[in-house]
Amino acid sequence: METTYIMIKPDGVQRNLVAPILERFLAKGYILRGLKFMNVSKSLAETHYSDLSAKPFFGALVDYIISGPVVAIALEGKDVVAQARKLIGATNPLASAPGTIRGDYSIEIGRNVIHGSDSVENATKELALWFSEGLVDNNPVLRSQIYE
Ligand code: RTP
Repeated sequence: METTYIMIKPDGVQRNLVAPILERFLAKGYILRGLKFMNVSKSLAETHYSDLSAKPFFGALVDYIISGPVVAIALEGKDVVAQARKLIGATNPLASAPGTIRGDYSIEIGRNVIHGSDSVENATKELALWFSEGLVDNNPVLRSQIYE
């Protein structure tokens, strides 16, 4: 079983998309292991996106992520890292398919409402960064209705 890091970015929060976005992941069957509504410090945003620090849009990206509160989410499930990326859709909303979160809820790459870890290795790093206090045990009986 894997766990991934999902973040509803400030635009998603301000546009009241927290509930519809969460609904998609939870209705699919992924299990909540962490959920926090929080402001993001500049240093946390810079660390999270450190791989992109040389990109020309890095400053604007950090300003965007710290522009308002985010919802930090840890989700557990079979193959959840790759599957969540599919549900989220392509980075640029102009390329993301209808039916995906970005395809349905956003227009511009610089306001693409949500983040999802792009590999199991990065998910582990991001979960340690955003949920340094650890994840919550969550073992609902209903799991037997999700997996065979
Ligand atoms: P994320 O990390 O947010 O889930 O996005 P991603 O893996 O799909 O895409 P990545 O290439 O890692 O880019 C991270 C975020 O940077 C912003 N971005 N802006 N202006 C631009 O050309 C540009 N390119 C990327 C987006 O917010 C993207 O999600």
